[in-house]
Amino acid sequence: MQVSVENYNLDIDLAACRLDISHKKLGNIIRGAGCAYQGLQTGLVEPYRLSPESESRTDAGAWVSYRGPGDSGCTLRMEGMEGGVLMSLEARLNERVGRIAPLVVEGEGSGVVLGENLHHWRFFRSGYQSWSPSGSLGILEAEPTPPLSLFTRAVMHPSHPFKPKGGKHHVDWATVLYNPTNGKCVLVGFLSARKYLSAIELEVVGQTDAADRLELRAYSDGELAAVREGEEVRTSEKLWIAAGDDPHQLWEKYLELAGREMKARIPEKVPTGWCSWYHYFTKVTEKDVSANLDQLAERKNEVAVDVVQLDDGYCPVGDWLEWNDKFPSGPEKLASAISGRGFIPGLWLAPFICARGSKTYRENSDLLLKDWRDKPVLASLNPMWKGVAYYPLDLTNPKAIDYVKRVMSSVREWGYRYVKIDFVYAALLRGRRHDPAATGVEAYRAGLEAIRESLGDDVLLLGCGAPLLPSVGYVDMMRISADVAPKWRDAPLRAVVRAPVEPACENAVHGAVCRSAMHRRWWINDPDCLLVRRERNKLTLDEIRTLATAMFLSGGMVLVSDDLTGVDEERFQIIRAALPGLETEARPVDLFGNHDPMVYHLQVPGSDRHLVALINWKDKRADVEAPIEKIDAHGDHHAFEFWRGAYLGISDRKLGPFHLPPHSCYFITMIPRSDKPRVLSTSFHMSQGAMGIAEEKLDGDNMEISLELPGKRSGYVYVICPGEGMPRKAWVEFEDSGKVSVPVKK
Ligand code: 9PG
Repeated sequence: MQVSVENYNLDIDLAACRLDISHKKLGNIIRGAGCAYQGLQTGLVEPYRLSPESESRTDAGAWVSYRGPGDSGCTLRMEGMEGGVLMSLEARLNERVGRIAPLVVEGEGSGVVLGENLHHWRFFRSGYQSWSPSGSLGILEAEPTPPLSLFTRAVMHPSHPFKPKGGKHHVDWATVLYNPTNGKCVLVGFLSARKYLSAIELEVVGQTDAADRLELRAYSDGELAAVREGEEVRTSEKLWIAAGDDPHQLWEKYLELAGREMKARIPEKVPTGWCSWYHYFTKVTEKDVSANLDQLAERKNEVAVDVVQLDDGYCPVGDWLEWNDKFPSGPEKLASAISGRGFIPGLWLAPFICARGSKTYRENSDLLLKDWRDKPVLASLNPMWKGVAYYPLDLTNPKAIDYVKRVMSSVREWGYRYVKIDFVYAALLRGRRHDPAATGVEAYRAGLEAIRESLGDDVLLLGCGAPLLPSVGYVDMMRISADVAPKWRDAPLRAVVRAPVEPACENAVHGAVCRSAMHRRWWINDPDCLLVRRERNKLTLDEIRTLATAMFLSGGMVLVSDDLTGVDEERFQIIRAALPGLETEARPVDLFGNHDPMVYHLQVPGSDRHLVALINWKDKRADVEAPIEKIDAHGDHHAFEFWRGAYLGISDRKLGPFHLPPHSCYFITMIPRSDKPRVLSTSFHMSQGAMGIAEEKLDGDNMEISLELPGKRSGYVYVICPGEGMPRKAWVEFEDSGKVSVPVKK
């Protein structure tokens, strides 16, 4: 049977259980696909064990049904959707179900078709949860993976393979396969995670040099949960497949569709704030918060933050209502002190876990998720916590849900309107649940539902340590990186963990850049905190600037986590320049070609101005450049570097190369060369004129510039005049709005 949907031809051979997908322009993309399912008794029912039953086509698509061993069987549905093909598999078997795989591309004559040079192909992975590594890898590279399950479970999918090899990969939710030699790409991704965790397995079959094909299995994982009354038919999450020649377009479209499917919550405004964690850690006291609150209130016209958020350190992990004596005034007074100063009170909790030393662990162990020996499931160890080990709640137990609701209702009553829920991945770990028919995703989403219900719709909810796709629709903001830290990298810890997930500036910047496109499609991105202080901070000024640049260009939240009483004027200038945030995300143009994207670009919406960061990830000086085609800034452009206040001249064919110090970046703005004078940049805000220039007009020999930008500012406005080799600059001081006049006559 031949079916044509969107730009694709589906060639279905019912008898052979074989599907070929071709794109009308790009040709064949998937050859020899079948479907598969797995039952506890029946085992894995692979395509070749299925017998044809029936098929049907409609205007929108087609479905095919197969019979398997015993009474089992399945139906595969396919239809066109927004430039791709939507698939789902219904598995009919009255027993515990494992994998439900709508797309299995394996065996002789099968494969993903991207053209020649399989060993050059790359794949992109977003990572499982907030702290997981993200970015693209070569198909034959090995995924860096922690050697101990204790680490993997805290950062990766609950059944992430331990000994990954080059050429064999587990990718969560979705992947973009990309052949850099011809530009062809294919996206295979699940649009939903309401019931099952879903993943894509990739496997290169053949020798490394003569690798002959790429096999693929896209499946939802039933976790062998018990059969629920009336639910003998289990349907995979929805899978979307699309091909093209622009991997960004596919990835962004996928995110948009999944966001729509999962009913993403996208607040209008991107919050900014202060967070206690990265300076005080668990030692934070009420006095520390008050001192910073004073600073923020005093400097409100300089640092316009919305939220003041207390992080970990106010109570034993798990006993959220029992604040310690470092907070003598208690939770309500703190919240009202914060709101009284005009800020949104914010609070950190890890509502789905408790530490071994906590009262909840000791006295309410019936709330905990148990393993098959009835022992609490270990979520991981955290040396920062007394008791060290921590354990998940079983959120299929109504008592655990009651507990979560009680905690969150109190948080609301105390007055907190911004809540960071952390370590929530633990709720999805495997175990023997109170409801044996529930999957990890169902347990997790029941917990999120309870939180939302108790907090109300108007509280901003930030996910952290959270599985990505299953959180969409509940959280307003999401941490999309590993923790930042007052150091670029923690080499000893990295050597133990063997994956780039340890708290480190490098890892935070990497996540923020690689997951940019999730911003405003799944939630508001939280790229973690900016640290600018000199004391108790090993970051160099270059590294701080790279952090600030990546945060700003990510368009996500701008959070600061310094002791503001100790930040000097020069470093304060960085905070001022990063606020308010840009709110629109840049695109790492080499995301699909490089693991560490070096070119982070935005053409400012509705403007001909470009913002580009060139990042040197290396530990030594290196040349970094951007080809003009990649940033779509054709023709002559003036280029200006923000941090150094340096005019870089006219760029035409490419930007750079620039010889950059280790871990540093160039933060460049570009505007087209013109025959009129124009504002090129400013030194007082990182948007470099993309925000805050209300008007620029020529008046006789002068250019009159009106500025509108919240806060008290001073700095230079740079104006470039036709035929001149340097911009002119004028000093300006203003609060919220101001005017400056720059002579532009030769
Ligand atoms: C508070 C912190 C901050 C931070 C979170 C999260 O695996 N670990 O031991 C581990 C420890 C801390 C951590 C993540 C993992 O950081 O991301 O912003 O809130 O908890 O304890």
